[in-house]
Amino acid sequence: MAKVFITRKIDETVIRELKKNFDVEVWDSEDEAVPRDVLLKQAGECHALLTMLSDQVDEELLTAAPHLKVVANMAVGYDNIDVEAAEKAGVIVTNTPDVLTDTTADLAFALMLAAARRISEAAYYIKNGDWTSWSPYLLAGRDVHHKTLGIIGMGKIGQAVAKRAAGFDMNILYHTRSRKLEAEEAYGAQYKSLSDLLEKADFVLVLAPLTEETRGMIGAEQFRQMKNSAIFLNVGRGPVTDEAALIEALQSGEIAGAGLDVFEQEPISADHPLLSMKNVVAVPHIGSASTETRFAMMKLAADNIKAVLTDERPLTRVSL
Ligand code: 8YV
Repeated sequence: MAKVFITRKIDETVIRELKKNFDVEVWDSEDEAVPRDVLLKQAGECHALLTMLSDQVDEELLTAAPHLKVVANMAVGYDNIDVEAAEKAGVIVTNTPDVLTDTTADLAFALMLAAARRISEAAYYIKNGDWTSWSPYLLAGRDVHHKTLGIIGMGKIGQAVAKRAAGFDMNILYHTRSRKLEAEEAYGAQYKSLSDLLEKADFVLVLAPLTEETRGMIGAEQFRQMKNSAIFLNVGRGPVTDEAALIEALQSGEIAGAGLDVFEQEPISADHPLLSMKNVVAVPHIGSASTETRFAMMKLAADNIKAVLTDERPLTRVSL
């Protein structure tokens, strides 16, 4: 019987379904990544791996995995996987697109609203008992409606954010590898060069995946190009931004605030300078974290494994 290793405790019904056909082992922790030596040992014995972003699938692992046929990543991003090396080793890589699009777009929008309207500051203020009188500018933030949103990385999630932004009467600019005429037609989004977008946007939202091209794409020069009133948002991957430059831009007033779901190093340490800034709203990489969507991601990853191990076409294969 083909062997499957799942690197985190996931939904029981998804595991049970896989167990009908395969010999399944699970790293029995919800919040602790599987240690590297355990992962390597399991990879050496199994035919399929159901992985998370915190698992590195690299040449070392692929070399140690003679029976491996499929790596099903429970994420749309796959920067934790050396896809080229996997392809060379004859291992299929799959991800979980589509099922998380709306949930991640909701979170991006929530971060934008939270940063603009100072929601986490306000929540802390009231819980801390600081609300003793009314004042006209108490926690006054900025409007989102009718402002300009610049989206960097206009894939499916970017387009779902544009749809939401159109409902807020926002002016939408975008920068991405190839023009998205559908979004231009449907939401009035305008394609711009990166510097044009940065100069004009009130909200700059990064949704780009992490690749060699996008690593460090937003650095000191790009923050200088933004308005001093701009709010920077990152729901893509931390290393797309030069975090030191972001801190500097926030401290010097080059930009007004930030909303962050992703960081250069995850988990971020509690004493990280970004976390003590009042004008930063930070959440721990929860873009796709709704119960419904996490279930859909688990199920899609498991369905991809089932397809490959029964010689069917995987549902959502990653290819270079
Ligand atoms: C997940 C993500 O939150 O899908 C991705 O690429 O970054 C998120 O949806 C998460 O990292 C699941 O592994």
